[in-house]
Amino acid sequence: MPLELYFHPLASFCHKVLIAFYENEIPFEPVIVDLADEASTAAFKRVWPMAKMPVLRDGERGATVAESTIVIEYLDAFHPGTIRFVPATPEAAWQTRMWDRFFDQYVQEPMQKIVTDRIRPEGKSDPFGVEQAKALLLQSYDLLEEHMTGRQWAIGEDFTLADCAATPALFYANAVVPIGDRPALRAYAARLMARPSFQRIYEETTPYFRFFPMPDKPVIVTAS
Ligand SMILES: N[C@@H](CCC(=O)N[C@@H](CS)C(=O)NCC(=O)O)C(=O)O
Repeated sequence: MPLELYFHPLASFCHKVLIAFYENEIPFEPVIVDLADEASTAAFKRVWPMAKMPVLRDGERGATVAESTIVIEYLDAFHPGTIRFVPATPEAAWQTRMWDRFFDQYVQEPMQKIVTDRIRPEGKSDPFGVEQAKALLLQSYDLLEEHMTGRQWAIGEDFTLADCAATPALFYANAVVPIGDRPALRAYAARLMARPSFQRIYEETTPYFRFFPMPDKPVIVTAS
């Protein structure tokens, strides 16, 4: 029974787990969820009532795994490949988990806040919340510029869970608040987006970018 991944091609948290699948060449059956479609939503809610993507179904082990970080931890534990996404040493493991949380909470979430504000019902937008989200992104970029100076990947030499989180977070965040003149962060984002795993995702997602509700569509970051 193959692994099934419930996801949407445009969704940033889904890109995060796709990177792990593609990096380690783990076979899976894609199940596209369309939350604009009643039947697709109802079917997804039967798998995971919270209806947040991504969700992994491992029929052989009888497991339904929600939350992007936990999906990657699960793959590491039960479907391991060449890359170990959560390092074995406790010292590297806590750093990986900390930077994974950082990218989810201080880059992905403010980015999502800005993007989803554009598709709120008339009169329900939240300009103050969007302003706060933009300020948070800039604060995160400044910290990342300092953190990435002299580092290859988020926690050093090895590509980890934290880098899976960083890639779509920075890809979409850069479209709503440009990374600007932050050379270490820009070079890191360019390294992430040059990996074959993300190049493949970018190609697969291209037909969907027209549904991205912002005036500037996301683009691959380059170092200069
Ligand atoms: N903390 C969750 C966040 C998942 C999430 O926000 N997924 C978005 C897609 S990127 C989603 O399902 N949005 C649909 C909705 O909020 O209705 C994770 O890491 O998986």
